[in-house]
Amino acid sequence: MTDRATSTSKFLAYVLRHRPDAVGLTLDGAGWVEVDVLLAALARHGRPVTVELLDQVAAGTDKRRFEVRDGWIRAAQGHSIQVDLQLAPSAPPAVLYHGTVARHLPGIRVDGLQPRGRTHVHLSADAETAVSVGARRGTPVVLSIDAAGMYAAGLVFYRAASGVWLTPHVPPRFVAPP
Ligand code: HQG
Repeated sequence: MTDRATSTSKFLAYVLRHRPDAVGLTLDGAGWVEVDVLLAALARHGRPVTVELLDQVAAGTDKRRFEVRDGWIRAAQGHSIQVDLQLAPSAPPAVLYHGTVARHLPGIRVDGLQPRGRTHVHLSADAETAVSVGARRGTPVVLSIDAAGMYAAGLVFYRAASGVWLTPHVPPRFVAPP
């Protein structure tokens, strides 16, 4: 992506996951807003985005952060505002991965993985993706999660359109040491 597409993607993620009010928007209960309404709001707030640039950003590269459907758009995952993405619960692969850093391990050992500022804990289907998630914060540490065990215990998983696996909380007994 171009630098402009990357900065637009970051700003859109901020607006659609965390602060729609920053550009005077309200999302519907599932996190959607009409593309026309979004573009008008961005222009009004001095962050104009063309339809072409939005298409480029929504198509993504490494990760599909946004969903576009019938002229509406939403963030695929990562929200801190309360939305119901209306994803169907889904059976996870036997093992999922979580990328983090060493300084979080003591807390994770005691409390398991908590969603922190977001609505869900984010897990990756492959260790390589988890490495890049952890690397955002420092030297990455990848934890293996016993997703099959969680599922058997009745805990719920969702797969976001981005490919990220979401679950409300991972109790510590399902987190294998790094
Ligand atoms: C940690 C990016 C101490 C957790 C990525 C993580 C991802 C604990 C941090 C997406 C803890 C939360 C989400 C506990 C969890 N004690 N630390 N009990 N439980 N933590 O950013 O998973 O590029 O909310 O390990 O690719 O890092 O934005 O979650 O380090 O998919 O599309 O608390 O963000 O996607 O951090 O990242 P985050 P995350 P985008």
